Amino acid sequence: MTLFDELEFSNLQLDQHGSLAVLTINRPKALNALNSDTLTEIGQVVDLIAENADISALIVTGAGEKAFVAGADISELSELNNVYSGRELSLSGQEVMQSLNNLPLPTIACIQGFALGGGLELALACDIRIASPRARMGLPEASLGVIPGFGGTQRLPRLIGAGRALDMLITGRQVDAEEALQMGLVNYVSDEPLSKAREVAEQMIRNAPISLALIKEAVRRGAHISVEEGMEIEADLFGMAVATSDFAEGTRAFLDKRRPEFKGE
Ligand code: DAK
Repeated sequence: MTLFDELEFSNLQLDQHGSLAVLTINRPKALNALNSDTLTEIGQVVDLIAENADISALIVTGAGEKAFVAGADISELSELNNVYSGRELSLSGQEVMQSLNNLPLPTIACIQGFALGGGLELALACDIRIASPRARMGLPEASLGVIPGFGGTQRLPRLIGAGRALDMLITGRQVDAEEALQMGLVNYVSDEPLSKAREVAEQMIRNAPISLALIKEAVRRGAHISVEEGMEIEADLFGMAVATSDFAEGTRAFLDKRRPEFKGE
């Protein structure tokens, strides 16, 4: 019996392995494309995980080997025809991606196959990305007459630099796993991306959970301000870290030459 056994979703699956949650987008007939119901369900899962102290990391992946997520659902997108409905959809999708991005625990996108448009934006909302050698990533929105609406124009340049991001955005070209690794779009390439994601998640969650939350907060808040202002934030958060009992445990364990037992306190 796991925390998620009672829950049912139409477009995704949520599994628990110890303290690790795995969210699998599952719409094989549309290569896992994100329609509004799927986005709503992702938002529900993120809220659930944010409230659940027993979960310490989240892996996001797509069902099957062909696609992580092949973008926003084009049949649904094609019905958008005015500024207000487009803006509303964009804001609600952005809210889901932001809440994923703001989770205090580590999040890993495990990309097999296509991660296009909204699919790449979903992966960009995670902390790190792990791709299979056959993964292909791109933001082809301009070829459909739109622009990325779930954070792609903002997150991609911050991750890989404006020049590389503009190349991908304006050409709409797909990059393969090797190029994505070279440009820092993905962190690891592995023949077994899900096993690799679990391995990296295990490595992350051996560390003190409050430290992980504070690191994520420091990086997120520091991204758009001066180094001096960022240092202030870092000092504040450092102060919070040293006041935790996990800090006392971590330092004591080092001196005792044993593994620390962190409690998230
Ligand atoms: N939406 C809906 N259905 C999709 C889909 C998608 N994004 N991608 C694939 N499918 C469906 C196909 O229609 C096909 O359905 P059937 O014909 O079998 O019924 C099935 O999945 C299998 O796809 P293919 O037959 O095309 O498979 P192939 O191997 O030949 O090609 C492919 C794989 C990934 C290269 C191809 O499917 C493809 O190009 N897919 C579309 C990729 C794409 O352009 N995605 C959209 C990116 S743009 C916004 C908010 C968000 C966004 C924009 C605005 N606002 C709020 C304004 C985001 C936009 C995007 O994501």
